[in-house]
Amino acid sequence: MSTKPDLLVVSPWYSAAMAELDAHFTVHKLWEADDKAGLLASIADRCEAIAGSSVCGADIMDALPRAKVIAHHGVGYDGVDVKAATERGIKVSNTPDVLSDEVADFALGLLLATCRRIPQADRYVRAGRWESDGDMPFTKRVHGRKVGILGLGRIGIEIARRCEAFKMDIAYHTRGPKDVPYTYYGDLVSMARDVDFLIAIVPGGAGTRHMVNRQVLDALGPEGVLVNVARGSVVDEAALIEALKEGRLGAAGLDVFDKEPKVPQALKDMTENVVLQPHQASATHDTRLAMGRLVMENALAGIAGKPLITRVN
Ligand code: A2R
Repeated sequence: MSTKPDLLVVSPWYSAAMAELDAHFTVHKLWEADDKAGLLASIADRCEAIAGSSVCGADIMDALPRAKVIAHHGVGYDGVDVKAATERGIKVSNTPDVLSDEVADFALGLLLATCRRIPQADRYVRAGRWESDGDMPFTKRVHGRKVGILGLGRIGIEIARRCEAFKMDIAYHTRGPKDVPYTYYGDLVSMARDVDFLIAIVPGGAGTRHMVNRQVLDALGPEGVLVNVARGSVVDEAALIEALKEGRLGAAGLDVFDKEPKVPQALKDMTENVVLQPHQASATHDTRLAMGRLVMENALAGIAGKPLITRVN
């Protein structure tokens, strides 16, 4: 019989990182099981660790009463019922820091792509329009503009540093001011009114749901650009679609959506002022490997009764 501890994996992540789990655990893949209840029942008497990249509710915790740790893959853990875990004495971890630079790189890339219309220009060349129609219409300058960052945590600060390199005037909105050389706004609408670009990088969940609403989008205005690398839930998607359609908002670069991987057709139809990405801000080989290893280390620590490396509860 194997001496390796059991690990229930609820939902998968980067395959190369997951392959490393086998050296340390007997891995049970819930998302592949036809009989999920049967799988849970078969390991209920011994499985002490749960891991996953999307949701983990009280039902799974109750099915594994010996669980000591839920090692979540991702910095945002809004899919994990942390309250239920805490009530059951289960420690929860996430994967912060190792992805901050990656997400910040991507945020700037998405801002550039949206303002300079890089995907649209690629399509323009491929369609032969450079030859038939001549030069493309001019685009919007990025450097030197005013940017407002919604959320100035581990990732937000890296976005701000990159914006400094682009000689931008930097503002931010959080619940409280930070010790940083950027302009603090206690009111999101006021910040949106004063900036050219709004980059959202707050956590998801009830506290930030629809923070970027019609009022904020209207304050950003017809020349304004929204970049969302946070969570789909942070933006009122219906209000965003209306604002873009009616020209009350200039453009949007979106990596996250309300009902991923489903993206509203209205957003897909707006090919000129919207850049869409499949939630890939942290998705490089290097970063996803680092995130996967952090999941593994947290799960091992949890089973051993040691402090988790990146505990959230
Ligand atoms: O509000 P503060 O001072 O705690 O600042 C945090 C801010 N934040 C909020 N700002 C305004 N209204 C809120 N209701 C609110 N809740 C949180 O978001 C802080 O500056 C920032 C979060 O920073 P960290 O916890 O360090 O998160 P990290 O690693 O930057 O990741 C942010 C999110 C993830 O949760 C994923 O959903 C997404 O980025 O990829």
